[in-house]
Amino acid sequence: MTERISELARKLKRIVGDTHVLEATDLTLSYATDWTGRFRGHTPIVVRPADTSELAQVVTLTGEAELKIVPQGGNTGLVGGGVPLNGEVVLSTTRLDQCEPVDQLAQQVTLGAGVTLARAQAHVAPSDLDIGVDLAARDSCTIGGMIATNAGGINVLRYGAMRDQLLGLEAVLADGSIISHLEGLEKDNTGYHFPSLFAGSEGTLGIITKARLRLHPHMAERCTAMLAFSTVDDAVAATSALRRSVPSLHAVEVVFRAAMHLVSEHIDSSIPVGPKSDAWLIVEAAASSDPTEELASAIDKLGTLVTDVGVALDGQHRNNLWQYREKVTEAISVKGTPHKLDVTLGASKLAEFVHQVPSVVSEQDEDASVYMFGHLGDGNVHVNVLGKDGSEPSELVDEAVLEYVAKLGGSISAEHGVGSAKRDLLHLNRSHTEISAFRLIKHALDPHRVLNPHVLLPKEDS
Ligand code: FAD
Ligand code: 2HG
Ligand code: ZN
Repeated sequence: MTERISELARKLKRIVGDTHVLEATDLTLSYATDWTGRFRGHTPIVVRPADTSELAQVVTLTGEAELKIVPQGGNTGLVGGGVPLNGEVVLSTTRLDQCEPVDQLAQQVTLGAGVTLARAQAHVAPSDLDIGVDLAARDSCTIGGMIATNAGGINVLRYGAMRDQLLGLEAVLADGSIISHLEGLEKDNTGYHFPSLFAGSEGTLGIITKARLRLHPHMAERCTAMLAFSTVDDAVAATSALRRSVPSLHAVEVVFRAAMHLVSEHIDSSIPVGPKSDAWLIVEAAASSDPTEELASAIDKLGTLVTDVGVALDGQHRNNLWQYREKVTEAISVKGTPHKLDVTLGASKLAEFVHQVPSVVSEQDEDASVYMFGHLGDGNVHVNVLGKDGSEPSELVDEAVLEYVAKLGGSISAEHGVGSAKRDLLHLNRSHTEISAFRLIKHALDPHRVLNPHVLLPKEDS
């Protein structure tokens, strides 16, 4: 094995250059541990190809050496799908960072898989255009990783998730062959749609090298408000009303009580409105002309549903309100190593779910603390659970909460994916027949299971 690895490393260096094949543990460590610190693996080699042709050769050689590959972008994934938990080779896409000129006429752009979201946003901004998906990990997460996880984020209610932005894709398959379809035609019914198949495939079907994305006109005028509610039911009802009555609605995010108290302590600022509430919404409207009146009138019509409101009148105040939502993940990380359960519920089940989860958790781990927040506009709740003194909670917590989600007809993965964390619970949402069909697709594209073999699909014997 060691000889096989050394031989592979020598061959890879000839393709990508000595400095882009990392073998020493101190150099590979950060690629082997996930953002939360929960998933820690090990790898003999991290390889960083510069372009599609180099990447294809890397895949071919690694397959020939009978080693497995974990594709990795920004390593901000939260389900243990992008780290080598079984000693795989890590193929980092961060050098695939080319941004092609914006196609102003078509309002599209082709980006390398390793381009970070923040760089993509800055690249299209001078054309007065936006990328449809935005999320707090923007400085590190990559276009390829966002497609592979079908990332959601804060604007799904307006523009959809990553899958909805895709007009074309280039990818390297497990045998090193390349598929490329980047013309960006809005209508193109010439057979199977690879972008749809690859969105959410979590590195199991191929390695994305480029993507053609649809862009959206930049909405320069914004109005952001924080709304306080005495009950979760009121926050859910208000979300539904705002979705109906505010055409410029851009985001409806939620922070529930425990998470709000934690984040305000973390950023060392008091809760801006209704400090004794159970739930807070951060609502943003965006349009080409000032949407303040439209949003204010809709909030007014919510009447007594809302107990307190704060409206941001300038950019600094807006960023300040957003911190109470975007810094929750960081605040939890400072406390310890959480289990992250990212779920969606139908609107009619949301309040019941939020009420019941703390007792579902404490039945499995009485020392656990539960923090909930998320994207209420699309029914997506992030349940973060910490064990005693910030340690990991019992594994039984994950199963109990996700079984409860499935019982309520919800999804056990709203936007983060299945990864290694939830692969053995996939049956909660997917039938035996569906999982068998997944396996057939995987086998057709990757018969020797070279790419992310321990992710998404349940273990063969389960
Ligand atoms: P990685 O973590 O590197 O990889 C994720 C998965 O994609 C792995 O399975 C990996 O093998 C695969 N992969 C990566 N690149 C490729 C490629 N080129 N081809 C094939 N497979 C590939 N997610 C959301 O959906 N919404 C949010 O609001 C959100 N907010 C976040 C906030 C914070 C603070 C953090 C830390 C994470 C957040 N995430 C969110 C999760 C994460 O940012 C997303 O899942 C993101 O899409 C991962 O991108 P990445 O480049 O870091 O991928
Ligand atoms: C968010 O919406 C991310 O902030 C991260 O999806 C969620 O930390 C989490 O559980
Ligand atoms: Zn999220």
